[in-house]
Amino acid sequence: MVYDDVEVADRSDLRDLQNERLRETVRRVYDNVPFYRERFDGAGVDPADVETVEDLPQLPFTTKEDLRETYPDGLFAVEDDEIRRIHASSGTTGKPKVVCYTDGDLDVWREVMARSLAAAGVEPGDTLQNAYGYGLFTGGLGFHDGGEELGATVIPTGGGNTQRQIEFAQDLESDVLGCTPSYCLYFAETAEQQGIDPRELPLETVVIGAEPFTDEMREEIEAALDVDAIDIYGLSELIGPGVSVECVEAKDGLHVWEDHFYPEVVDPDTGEQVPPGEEGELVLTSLTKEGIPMIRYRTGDVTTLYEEPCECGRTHRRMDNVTGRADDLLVVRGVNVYPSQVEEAVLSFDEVAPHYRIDLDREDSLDTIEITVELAEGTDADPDEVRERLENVLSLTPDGLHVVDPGGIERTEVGKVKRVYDHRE
Ligand code: DLL
Repeated sequence: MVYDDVEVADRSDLRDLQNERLRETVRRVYDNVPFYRERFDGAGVDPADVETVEDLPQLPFTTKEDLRETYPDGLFAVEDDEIRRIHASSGTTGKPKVVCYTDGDLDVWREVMARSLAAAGVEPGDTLQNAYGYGLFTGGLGFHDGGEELGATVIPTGGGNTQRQIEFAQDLESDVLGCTPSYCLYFAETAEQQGIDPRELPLETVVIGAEPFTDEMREEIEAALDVDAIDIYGLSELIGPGVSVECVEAKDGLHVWEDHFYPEVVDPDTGEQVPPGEEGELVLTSLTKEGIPMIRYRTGDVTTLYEEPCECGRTHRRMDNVTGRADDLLVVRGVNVYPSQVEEAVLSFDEVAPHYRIDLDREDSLDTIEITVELAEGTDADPDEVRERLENVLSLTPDGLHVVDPGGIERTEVGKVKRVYDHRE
């Protein structure tokens, strides 16, 4: 269901809207945020030079470090009394990234989330069980407000308390579950342990995001719960969930809501834009944010942009499913490996559960990597044989490859799953 006509707008009208909004944003940040004024001056760019989105490459990037260095509010562009809400996302190191929302920003967020849920196949009157965490994390309130805006019935379960969640899904007949992909699997697994067939639950759709996952992982989820699993992407720095989403019609790439967020994909090393269809780092510019506008924000997320029209009729460009971040790359004794490659290999085995962990360490100044996988419930496979076969499909030879019993890898009930443990520091 198309929620707003702008989703199917003519590309040239959309472009005009983007240009107009970009000019306003650039002017506003130059006037209101000393950080941006200094950056633009330093790069020799006058706001008047930026007339269209084609002029974006003249502007400097904004990074996660910039947010941390200007903690807590150095990038805010409005007076305190205009700020209606604050969210924050904590990284693994340093200060959290604090973001703010004006009334207008909250309206935009509700709108893009309602659009996203509609694209995912959620309809007014559906019951949306929201298992994203409430609080500083943007997942909970983002889904909550968007669900209500669309006209769904929202059950604000938040993360955790999984037995209760399953009971609610059954008794309140939830049509849709919003949660991370890893939690989705945990949910299905817990249902089974309670003697409930997860495929028999009323759920028809799960809207998954906040963590990278591979196509193989999505297939596992769809099979475990007998649902459509729809990918939703976003980040606190730009708004939260609702920057882009797959449409249920095609499930082939995520439509970026380009009337609010302008996407570029750049070579992470040179910072140069790469042509459509080529992989690189996603860079986003907010076109309507008031509280904390973002100019050319380096997301760190690796993706590809596609310009081909989509069968659903939406004209907003699509980005690839994000399976990892540019800085996820693990270099172990000169061999490059992405966690998503390990995930693909692990999930190509029916005898292995969709859970794994990677441990990095250093011995005598040499890096080591150990991979732990888990046998699937009910399999009678021989762990030694699984280990041997797995070794053959991995792109590197780990120093340890452990095959543990079902349930042997710790699950994440609340928050984002952690799969890579780096003990080298
Ligand atoms: O994770 C917002 C969100 C909530 C998105 C719920 C989707 C659903 P942050 O906590 O700021 O915000 O983390 C943002 O999470 O830069 C990506 O690295 C990762 N991420 C988010 N969505 C996806 C996705 C929320 N669909 C960071 N696929 C982003 C892969 C994702 N990675």
